[in-house]
Amino acid sequence: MKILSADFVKSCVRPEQYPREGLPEVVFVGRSNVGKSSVINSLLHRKGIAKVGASPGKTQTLNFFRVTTDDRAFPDITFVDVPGYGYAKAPRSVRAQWGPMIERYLTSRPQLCVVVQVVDIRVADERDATTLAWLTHIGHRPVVVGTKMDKLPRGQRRSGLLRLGQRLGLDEREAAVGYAAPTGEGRQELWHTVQRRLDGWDGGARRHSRMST
Ligand SMILES: Nc1nc2c(ncn2[C@@H]2O[C@H](COP(=O)(O)OP(=O)(O)OP(=O)(O)O)[C@@H](O)[C@H]2O)c(=O)[nH]1
Ligand SMILES: [Mg+2]
Repeated sequence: MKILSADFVKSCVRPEQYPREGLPEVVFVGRSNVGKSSVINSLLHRKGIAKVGASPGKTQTLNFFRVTTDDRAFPDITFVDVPGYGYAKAPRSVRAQWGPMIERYLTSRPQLCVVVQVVDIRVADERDATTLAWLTHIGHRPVVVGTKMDKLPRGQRRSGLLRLGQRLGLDEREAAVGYAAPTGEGRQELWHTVQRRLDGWDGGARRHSRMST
């Protein structure tokens, strides 16, 4: 997959601010500091297009990036970077806003095509399982990415990925994609998975009819 261009579009908090182009969107969700923004930078081969932080809570708004690739079916797509969930140190008022901001986006955005759930391969837990269950409940079929693979010794990576799948209750056909942002490990596999989802995309009609019945 060749990235022809990648540009930051805007930061949004409310739906009326979201971009209006109607391009298919790929959103990256997950706990604070797991590496969502780093996965975006790595996929796009752009250091720092999404801001990365050493401490949790770096991303605080919904950030939209327009991406053009050499994909024939969907050359123009939008990536969306969002704040992490479960960041206990954020002020209560900020936390109270984050939930609704992300929830509104995930439940009501018609052109949201792919939800990538990023989890730290070493520390996936109940909160990630609960989020996955909720995303599934509202009609998404998340692609799970187990990142920070480079922090596991090589010999433990495969078993780490399997264990992650078991903890989250993934079946074998939906196995998690292993990722390491510093080396780009997993980049091709994740792009393929995203492309397959884009190919099968129906413009959001199926999910919305399911949600309204
Ligand atoms: N070793 C290693 N470090 C990583 C990887 N991905 C992210 N990091 C580091 O983890 C920290 C958090 O990365 P971010 O990409 O900002 O994480 P985030 O999920 O976007 O965080 P919030 O926006 O705060 O929710 C940074 O210090 C990154 O350099 C990875 O694959 N391997
Ligand atoms: Mg971030």
